[in-house]
Amino acid sequence: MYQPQIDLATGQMLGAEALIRWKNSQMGDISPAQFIPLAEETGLIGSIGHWAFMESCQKISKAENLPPDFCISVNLSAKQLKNPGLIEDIQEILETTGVSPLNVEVELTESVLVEDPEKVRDVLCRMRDIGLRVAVDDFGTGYSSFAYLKKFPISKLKIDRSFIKDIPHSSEDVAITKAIIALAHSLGMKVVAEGVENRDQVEFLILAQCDMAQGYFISRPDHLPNIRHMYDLGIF
Ligand code: G
Ligand code: MN
Repeated sequence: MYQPQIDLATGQMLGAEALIRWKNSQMGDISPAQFIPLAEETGLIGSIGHWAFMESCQKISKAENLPPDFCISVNLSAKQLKNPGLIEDIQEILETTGVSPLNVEVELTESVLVEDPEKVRDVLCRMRDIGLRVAVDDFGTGYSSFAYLKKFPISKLKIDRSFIKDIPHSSEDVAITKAIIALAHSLGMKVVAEGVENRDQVEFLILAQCDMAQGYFISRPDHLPNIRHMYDLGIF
């Protein structure tokens, strides 16, 4: 499944996040919240993560009419980041699918970043060197530390949906969201609002100069996004 991310300035769909789903014949859909921890414990996360990366790259290599700067975001877990062969695996997938690293982004949560900062920094620098961008997922909810924002090559912050949920009514959430946007921009990073569920939030985010939005209001996770522009949604 893929969930579009739209550019709030132009309305263009600039990217999509790959969201893994497990369809089980007996149990129906099993949520990632249930199977990812299990996969981490059993070590299966490596294969699942590899599959997700491969699948996402194949998808965009085959997709038609995507903008040239379209970016697919793939979530990476802590375990995957520890795999010493990760960069080689990624490079191999990019080569076999013919996808440019400029069209791929990896998402990491804050907790992953703080675990082993020296090692993580090394891996992130290698990613940057091959042209992959890095986004911080669920920003603001983890063991937030501003130190890593300065040390690591990060190109995007994704504001956690808990801060977006009560916008524009909650003055605290408004303040936090504005502060994250200002922080990201002054560090030269882009910022994405997650969990955007209504028009009021979109209007607030446009005024606040948030770069991008993702959430049910724009689109639920779907097969490769068929939405090319915000106009398609009748937002404006
Ligand atoms: O941690 P991360 O932000 O990658 O989690 C993505 C999850 O959020 C997915 O399971 C997805 O289905 C869910 N999601 C995506 N958009 C929305 C939204 O607008 N509202 C809510 N409540 N959940 C969302
Ligand atoms: Mn994510």
